[in-house]
This record gives sequence, C-alpha cells and structure tokens, in this order.
Amino acid sequence: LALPIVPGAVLLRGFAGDQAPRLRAALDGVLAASPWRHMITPGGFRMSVAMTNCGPLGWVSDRTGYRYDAIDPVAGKSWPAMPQAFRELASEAANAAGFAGFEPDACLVNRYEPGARLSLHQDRDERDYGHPIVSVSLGLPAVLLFGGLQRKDKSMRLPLVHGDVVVWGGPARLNHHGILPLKDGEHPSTGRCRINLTFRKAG
Ligand code: MD5
Ligand code: FE
Repeated sequence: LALPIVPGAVLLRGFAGDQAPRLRAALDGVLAASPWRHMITPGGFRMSVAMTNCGPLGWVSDRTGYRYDAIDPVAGKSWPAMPQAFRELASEAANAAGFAGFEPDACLVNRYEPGARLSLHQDRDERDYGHPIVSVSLGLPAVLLFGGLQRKDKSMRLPLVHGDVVVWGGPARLNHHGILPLKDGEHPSTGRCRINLTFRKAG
C-alpha cells in the first residue's frame, strides 16, 4: 500500500511488517559491535535519541560538528557490516517507491525511549541529494513532523507505526522534519521504545 505524502515522498504502510523479526535479530548483531550511545550536538547538548550505525559509513555528531565517518568513535574501529536483511529491505522499498537501484552505504539506527524526540532539521550531511532516504519504523508508534524546504514553512503531522517504511526523494529530499516526543508504551517487537532504521547513500 503506497501512499503519496508530498511529491517525492511515499509511505509504504506496513511494508517491513513481516521482516521485523529478521531485522530485530540482525540489529542485535550490530549492537554487539557498536552499542547504543547518546551523541553530543555541536552546541554541547546530549541527544535524547540513542544511536548507532552499520555499513561502510556512519553518521556521527560531536562538539566539532556532524559528519559521516567510516570509524565508530566508541568502538574505535569500522562500523559493523550492514546486514543483508537491511540492504534487501532498503532496496526493495526504494524500488517500490520508484527509486530503482538504491544501494545504501550508511544505516543510522535511532532508538527513541518515552520522551525522546528529534527536533526539526534537514538531512544535509550526504554528498549527493539525488539519492533517496529510506526510513523503517519498528516498535512503538511516533508522530513525524514534516515541513517544507524553509524552516518556517507550515508543518504536517504523520503518525508512523510498526512496519511502516517512508521513502524520501526528489523534491522531498531536503524537507524539514522531526519526531515529536515519544509516548510511553510497550511493543512486542522492541519493548518500551521505537527503533528507526534510516538508510542513505552518504558517500
Ligand atoms: C526517524 N530520522 O524517525 C527519522 C526518520 C534522522 C531522522 O530524521 O535524520 O535520523 S528519517 C525522516 C525523513 C528523512 C528525510 C526527509 C524527511 C523525513 N522529510 O522530508 O520529512 O528517526
Ligand atoms: Fe532527519
């Protein structure tokens, strides 16, 4: 079920539902090598979302700025390989949304516990905005706030539930977006949190 949100953005409702146990199991392997951590923003704030990465490149934030790096600064070595289940799902979702041949080199994994949020921002750290972003929601529901190209543009709210996949490309690639503070709850797949897998071609 492919629902257009704005030009360039497609919601694939429940697309990852039947793959969730496989994704969840593969994530445990990633976490064994590169555990959750709360990164520090360039402004000195601790992010409420816990993060890790897999694949050749990982998104990192510290006092010096945001960047993609081949090395996990916590583990002191390369990020773990992107599990095949992740790569296949990302590529199939992009294809279903009209972006054939998507081969991500970065998967940022975000964990939201009750109260965690992501403030309004644009994804601008990638080299080529011509590639789409594929976002997979697992566990507790969340509300995505998405606006336009300008920060002041009116925002819309999009509820996302377990198994939902959103593909952002074309004219939606640089839209402002954020996640509202997560509501408390319990989910059979993830427990008391929401996990988002965000696939990008960053390098
Ligand atoms: C999340 N993560 O739910 C979201 C999913 C991030 C982030 O925002 O940067 O890690 S990605 C949602 C997204 C990506 C690109 C464009 C738009 C939304 N959008 O135009 O709304 O953890
Ligand atoms: Fe983002």
